[in-house]
Amino acid sequence: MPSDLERAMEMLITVFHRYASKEGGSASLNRRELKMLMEAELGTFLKSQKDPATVDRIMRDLDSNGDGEVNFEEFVSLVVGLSIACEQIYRLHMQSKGVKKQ
Ligand SMILES: [Ca+2]
Ligand SMILES: [Ca+2]
Repeated sequence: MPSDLERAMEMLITVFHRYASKEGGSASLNRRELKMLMEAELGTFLKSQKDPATVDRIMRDLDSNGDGEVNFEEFVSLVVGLSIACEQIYRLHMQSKGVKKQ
């Protein structure tokens, strides 16, 4: 049986390909695919960002090889960046819980 981390990696790959295969090249996300993925899978993180330019900005930031699409390697950097931000919030949350207990 796969471990939690192995399952998390598998989910990452599955989710990426679910959206990447909707249009055009099945190994990369175009702007519309990226927008669909973010709205459906990252709604909690992006709810506060109402700016319609956000997708364009994220797309530009992620597209490190400049081909106008987001491949898996580029997509992973988004997940890593968000995970790092979440881990910081998680630590603050744990710290504040610790303080309340004392
Ligand atoms: Ca595609
Ligand atoms: Ca790219």
